[in-house]
Amino acid sequence: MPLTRHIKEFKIKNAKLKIIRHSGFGIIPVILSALIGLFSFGVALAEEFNVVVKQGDLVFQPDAITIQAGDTVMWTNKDDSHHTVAFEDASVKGSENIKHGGQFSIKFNKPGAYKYYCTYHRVFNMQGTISVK
Ligand SMILES: [Cu+2]
Repeated sequence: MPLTRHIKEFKIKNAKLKIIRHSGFGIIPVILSALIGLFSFGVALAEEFNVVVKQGDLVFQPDAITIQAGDTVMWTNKDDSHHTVAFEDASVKGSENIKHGGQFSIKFNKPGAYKYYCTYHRVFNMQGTISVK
């Protein structure tokens, strides 16, 4: 009697193990497809691009960038001088004064070529273009 009980328990344990193993492996494709889904979704996610004004430079770097509609551009002023981001297309709202360490960002939703300049240093050709595809 004790031996049969032992066998029965063993069989039950094995059956449980099989169920656990089965469900364990079954979940891997689910996790994988979820991860692949996340990665492919990640590719479509909007990106952020950086334009910097370096110390002592009256230049936007890079001065021309190409982005996708929905992407954001962040300008950072690392110069001691103040600067602005003003668009030739007056319908695009530019920045206020950007002090040292200050930032300004815009999300571009419509395709087009957006030319901009610094109102203080336009005479020094401080300008750039954002091409939105
Ligand atoms: Cu400037």
